[in-house]
Amino acid sequence: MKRKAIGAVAGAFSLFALSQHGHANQLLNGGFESPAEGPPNYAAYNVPAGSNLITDWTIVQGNVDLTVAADYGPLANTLDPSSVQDIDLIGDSSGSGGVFGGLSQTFATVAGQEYQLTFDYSHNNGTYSPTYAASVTVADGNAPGSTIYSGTVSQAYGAAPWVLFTQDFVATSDLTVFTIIDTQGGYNAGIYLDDVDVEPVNPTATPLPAALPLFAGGLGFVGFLARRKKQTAPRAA
Ligand SMILES: [Ca+2]
Ligand SMILES: [Ca+2]
Repeated sequence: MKRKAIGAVAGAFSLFALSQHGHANQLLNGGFESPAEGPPNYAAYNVPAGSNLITDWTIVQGNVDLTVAADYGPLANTLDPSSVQDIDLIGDSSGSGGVFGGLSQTFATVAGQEYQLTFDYSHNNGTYSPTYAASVTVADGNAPGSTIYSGTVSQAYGAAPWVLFTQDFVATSDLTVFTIIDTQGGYNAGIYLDDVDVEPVNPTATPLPAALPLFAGGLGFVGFLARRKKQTAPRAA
């Protein structure tokens, strides 16, 4: 009984430690696999600002395509062969008054914690532009004007294949917002985006001490069980 209980407590502790070590993406649907494009989601092309069609994402301007592999450029995501869907940041700028598309997602963070932002990008060369580019912004979700990081990704026409973007940042509040907006491209061909991921850097540094009282409490409970078993054990006749 005692050994079993210790095993259970140790198991729970390991699970907790694992969840802290685990590389959990702070964003949801970072790979744009939801909803599945196709019937009935043919509206997944030229998805306009204000639409909530693309699960967990907000389209902030213009329109974007949710694509099943890329139709042009380096085709399917060469960095992530398991990816089925990605985003063309320019759905069709003719249909949005010449405004290129962009999207954002707000996610939970811990102020002062360092995070690493990564995503895969490429471009749609179906219509010509000398350069395809997008602005990348990380800002405080409670004060969106307060920019934490601002940068650009770009590719020359015909450049291949997919490229990994990596940028560390330190969160300034309990909410952070990631935004990417196309700034250069063809009328219906922009930066392709996939696998947006934000993960804490060295996540065990602060949460671990909080786990210790739990662990100690668990050991105390085991001791209580052991004493209780001793007291209630039937006496030998
Ligand atoms: Ca994907
Ligand atoms: Ca497009």
